[in-house]
Amino acid sequence: MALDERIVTEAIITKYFEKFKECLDLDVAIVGAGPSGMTAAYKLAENGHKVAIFERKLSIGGGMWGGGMTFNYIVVQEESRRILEEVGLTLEEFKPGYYTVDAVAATTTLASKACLAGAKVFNCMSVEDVVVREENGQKRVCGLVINSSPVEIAGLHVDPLVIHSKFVIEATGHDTELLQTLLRKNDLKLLTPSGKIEGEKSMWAEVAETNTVKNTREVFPGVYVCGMAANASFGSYRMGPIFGGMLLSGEKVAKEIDARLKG
Ligand code: 48H
Repeated sequence: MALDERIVTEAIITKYFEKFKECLDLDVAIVGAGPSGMTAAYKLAENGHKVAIFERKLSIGGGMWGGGMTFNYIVVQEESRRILEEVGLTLEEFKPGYYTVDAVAATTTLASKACLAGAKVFNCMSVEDVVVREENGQKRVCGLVINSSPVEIAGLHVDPLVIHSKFVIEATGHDTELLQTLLRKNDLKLLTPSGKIEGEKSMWAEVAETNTVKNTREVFPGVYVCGMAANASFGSYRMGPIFGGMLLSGEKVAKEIDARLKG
């Protein structure tokens, strides 16, 4: 068979823009493909929702690839090991209640499960803003403003594109970038004690792990927060390379949004 380079190009642009077009109206748009965002994507897609993740980097996985300090193993606790076992990973008990798994295996398996369940991934895509609407005197976020990461990195003045979504998940990690933008550009208050981002506190793993799940909730109409972004939003501690809270947070945000979409 003669190989025609133009067909390869045509295949890529046709399929990519088919996928993009399908995602102009989503049930859930997730910003950030770290462990919490990927778990949420997997669970929402598994429940039949139209979901896409937008990730700035070329690689998905956020902070999970590198384990702790690039030593690529992660640790999870008893309560969350079932999430990784459910996707087919085998965990080893290191000491009672502390389970280890290869960080690369965990990242790739979660990502694979999310994709196979139907979640669409847009890597190399930065979310630079949100879409806001006002209904009955109340503002609500109902979409994302996205741009190609190389455009962002090069600082080119190229206008972004827009997608709409019934719900948005802020899963950008420590920096809560989506909420920072929402607050900077709009005169509004979050559903946090001060109405602002409370800010992440120093290390206290035990409290942080419990709070990650508690802090996973709607933080502004239309926007749910999960993972490290949940802790930063509600002013809790960090926990280091233990990932149970991230997985449980992704699971919780998916469950809450699933109920809203079905309700
Ligand atoms: C597109 C964006 C944008 C943007 C950021 O940091 P993450 O891994 O997020 P979590 O919360 O799922 O997991 C946190 C965990 O990795 C961690 O850091 C822990 C447990 N730390 C504890 C400690 O004590 O330090 O992933 C967030 C992802 C990244 O891949 C970013 O590139 C991406 O979000 N992202 N993508 N548009 N504007 N901002």
